[in-house]
Amino acid sequence: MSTDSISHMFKLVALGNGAVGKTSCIKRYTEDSFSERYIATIGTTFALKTLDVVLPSGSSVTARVVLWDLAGQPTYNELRRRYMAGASMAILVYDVTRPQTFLDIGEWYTKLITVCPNAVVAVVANKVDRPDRLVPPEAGNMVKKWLDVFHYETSAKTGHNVNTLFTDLVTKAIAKQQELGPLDSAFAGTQPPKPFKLGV
Ligand SMILES: Nc1nc2c(ncn2[C@@H]2O[C@H](COP(=O)(O)OP(=O)(O)O)[C@@H](O)[C@H]2O)c(=O)[nH]1
Ligand SMILES: [Mg+2]
Repeated sequence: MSTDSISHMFKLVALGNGAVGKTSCIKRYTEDSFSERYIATIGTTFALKTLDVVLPSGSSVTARVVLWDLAGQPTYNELRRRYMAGASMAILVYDVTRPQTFLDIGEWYTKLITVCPNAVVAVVANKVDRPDRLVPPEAGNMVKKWLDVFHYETSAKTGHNVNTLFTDLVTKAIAKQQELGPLDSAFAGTQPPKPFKLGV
């Protein structure tokens, strides 16, 4: 696929508490792989995905997404703000076996919307393959209504709903871009970031 045919470029950020499966969802989507081993993301990593999307109008377009993956709990505000800047889409992930990760979703949403008020947002209930699930599907449906976001139940382990999640987000982001017109920052997040150092 040549880069000439890419008509839309988007930045997506993953947010949520540590170990909820942000890196695993991105890996499942971009590499179709999964690892049981937990390796905490250090700093920021990137993955690229080019996909063909069929729009509601029936026409097909090629989009490229740069998926940004940040270490679990960015407590340093400036770092988090720079990480989110220019994102047109976000996944807010929680782990259905750990209720606290669900309770923290509202806070992640607030942090995101302050920086990216126009982002297309999906709240993601991950690890639905686990038998020790504690957060019921109804909880996710409530959040969907409260925050007016999309909601998906996924398993990065089995791959359940992972492709649907990302494809739907891109389709919605294209529709939103057409509705709002090109945003100044639309391409900002698709450029490689400038390296920066945390104060030591
Ligand atoms: N059973 C199961 N385990 C998962 C799933 N997604 C992630 N994990 C595991 O949860 C741990 C944390 O995943 P990771 O993607 O590194 O979380 P992150 O800190 O949010 O990026 C790892 O041990 C993964 O193998 C899932 O859908 N099902
Ligand atoms: Mg990670």
